[in-house]
Amino acid sequence: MITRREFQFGSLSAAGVALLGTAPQRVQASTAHIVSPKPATAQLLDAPEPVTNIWGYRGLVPGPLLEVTQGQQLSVDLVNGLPQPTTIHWHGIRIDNAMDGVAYLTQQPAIPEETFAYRFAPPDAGTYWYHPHNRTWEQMARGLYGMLIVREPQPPAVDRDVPLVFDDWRLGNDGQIDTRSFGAIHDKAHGGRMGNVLTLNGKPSDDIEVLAGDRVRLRLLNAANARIMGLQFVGHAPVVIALDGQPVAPFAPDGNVILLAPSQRADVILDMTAATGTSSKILALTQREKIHLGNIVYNSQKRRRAKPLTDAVVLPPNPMPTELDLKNAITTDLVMTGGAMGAFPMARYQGKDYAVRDLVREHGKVWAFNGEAGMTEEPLAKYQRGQTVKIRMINQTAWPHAMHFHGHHVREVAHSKRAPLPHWRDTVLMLPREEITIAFVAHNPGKWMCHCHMLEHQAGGMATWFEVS
Ligand SMILES: [Cu+2]
Repeated sequence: MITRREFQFGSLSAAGVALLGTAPQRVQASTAHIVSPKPATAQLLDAPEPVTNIWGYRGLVPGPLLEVTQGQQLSVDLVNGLPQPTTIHWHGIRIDNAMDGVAYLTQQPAIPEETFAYRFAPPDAGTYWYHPHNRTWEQMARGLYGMLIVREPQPPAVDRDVPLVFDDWRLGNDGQIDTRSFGAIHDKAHGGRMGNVLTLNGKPSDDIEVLAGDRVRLRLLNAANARIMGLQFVGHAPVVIALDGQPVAPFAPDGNVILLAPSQRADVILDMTAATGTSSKILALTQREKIHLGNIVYNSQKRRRAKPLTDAVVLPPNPMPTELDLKNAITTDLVMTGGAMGAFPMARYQGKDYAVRDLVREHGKVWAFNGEAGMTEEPLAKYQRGQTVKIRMINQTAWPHAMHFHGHHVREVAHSKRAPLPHWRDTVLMLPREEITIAFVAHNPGKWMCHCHMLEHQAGGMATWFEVS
């Protein structure tokens, strides 16, 4: 039942690419609108395979594509049509803390049939997304996520602007989501919930139709619970212009493959340089496979214009504080332990010390930050507003982690295995045994989570928070 796999066992360093055609349903954000998560069905598998019961915003997977112009107010009423409490987290937005959507930290979740009003003006242009922040490991795996595009006031000249949302699903032989494995300790202690079916824009495959000579802006999102993906557009040379919403100096990724950890985004310029009437594959590279998720399909016509678009696209900077005062920075250590092949002997959970076996059995926790499993009463650290903060993340585990910071973007300033990257990100991928120091200006007051975005790791204990006063 699985997807079109080519079984070219390659590594993520090989090249790969994907494309899109039928974009998710677009919603203009100039007026208030309702985004109701509810049970629905989706054709995740090739027909005539059955439809799959999912949970979707407005019943769609991905949820409606929300668009707003930088600085304009976005008004979304969450009306909970689910059988359990939920919230919406606006991932990557430097948002007012009360709108961050973290259940029990920044708000009480909306119970079934209840409404929660989200109102905010995104300060930064770029590619963002939204998803629940309550039982995220279940709610996202059932299909709750959507893209949020914050338009530049003067967007760069492109012929098409195409969202490409990648996900993987764990489906049983009946084509239905394997719900019995939700919360499985094995997933928590290993690489997280890996699916057996990949989708592009909620479909088994999706094509994007182009004209030779087109310049396309792709907005890539990895919405999987735990799978790291390399994305490849065969025969094409992507140029990355933004990561996690924030503009970067344009660069060509290694091997023309764009590597995305769970929750990461990339904005990419793709020039359509192949011949009219041809077609090339969109591939998602996983650790062992190249999965064919769609095609770039060239029309028989060429794009006609007076002058070809060949200049590099450089996005204007966002109004984010980027001046790091590293000399006077305060440093917090974040030591990651636990998981399979690296279990800790003891950890604290909700103020009590446990032997790891008891912690696993009684509370399903298998990871710790600084010896603490899961959220604590007191924050990891308290920072003064405006202070430069360094967090030294020490991955003592045998697993990769995708560390997500709420309310702030962060930049690497030291790395144990290579030069630090200059990009501002909301999610930083760490490989096993690596040590990365990130820094940021704690400019945004409130209570902010910092957790692994491999959602089973988060549920298994890799979650903490810091406070900016
Ligand atoms: Cu993790």
